[in-house]
Amino acid sequence: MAPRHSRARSWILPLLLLLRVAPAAAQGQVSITFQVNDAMVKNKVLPGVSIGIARTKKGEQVTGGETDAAGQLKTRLAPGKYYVTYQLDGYVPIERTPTEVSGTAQVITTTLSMMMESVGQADRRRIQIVLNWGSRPEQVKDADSHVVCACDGADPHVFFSTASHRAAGHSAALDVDDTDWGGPETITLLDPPPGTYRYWVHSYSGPPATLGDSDAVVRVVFGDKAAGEYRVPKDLRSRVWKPFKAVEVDRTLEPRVVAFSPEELAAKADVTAPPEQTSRLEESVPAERIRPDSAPARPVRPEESAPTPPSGGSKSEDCPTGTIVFIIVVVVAMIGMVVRAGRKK
Ligand SMILES: [Ca+2]
Repeated sequence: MAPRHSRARSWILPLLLLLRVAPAAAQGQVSITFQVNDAMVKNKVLPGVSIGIARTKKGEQVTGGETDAAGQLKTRLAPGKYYVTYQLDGYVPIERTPTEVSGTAQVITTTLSMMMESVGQADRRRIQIVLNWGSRPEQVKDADSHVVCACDGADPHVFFSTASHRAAGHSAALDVDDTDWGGPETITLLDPPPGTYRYWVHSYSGPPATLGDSDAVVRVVFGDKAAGEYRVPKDLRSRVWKPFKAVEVDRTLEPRVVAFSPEELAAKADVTAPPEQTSRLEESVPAERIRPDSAPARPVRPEESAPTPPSGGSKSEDCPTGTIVFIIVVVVAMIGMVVRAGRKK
């Protein structure tokens, strides 16, 4: 029969392994909330959205679920790159969109566009450009969508001041000017004629120019199909951001997104203000929309505010108090066993 102190020591190695492994496993993941909203109606949440999460573009989904009544799916993921799919009947699905999970808890907000049949436009051609941005108080408060139509209409520039445009059997319209975080702002072109359509995002709230911290995302939808998704570069320090060079509609009426060339990006064409984006433009602001910083701040709903990581490197989010107490109790008990075994040697 083995001495008591030997049996006690036999527990020490597994215990030490537990102490090393348990916190490491807990630290490996962070809380993620997927928030899914309608692309046309601010704060209209979408329950029942099926969300699938994969680690690679073509790999199997590692986790997922459905959004609840608040349009949310809460889960825990290790930091890294994922590919996320969103599906809901009546809405244009988003297939395996690249999604970066950082080392802190966060809310990932996505908007879905209704299918054309669902909005009575089944017989039309549609280009939809959806802008979303962050909802935290320190982020850009008022971002704006701008598009310049390819036609020779009287007001080809569609934005908050001239929110709709109709000419020669087509239309371009901004659904709403969202002035207090988040979006969406959605521009819809119906039956667009052949030509080049320019689009950009402008931070009305600047200066300072903090679009790079805004988490702005632009999605392009052609008909009932997602055609592209663009995220603002983190280092961008301008008030203008062009996520792509243009949308071209060819003579067969097929649309395509035209990207900037490396040379154009090197020349900063993607952050250069277009001629339509003049200082006079901001002076033409409707009376109800003046001085964005003077408007009372909209309370940030809990689900819109990504929790701030604890200061001082604490991992309270990733290592719950109950786990710490449990480990302390086990350690004290094991020390007691070792001491008692030593006394009886
Ligand atoms: Ca706006």
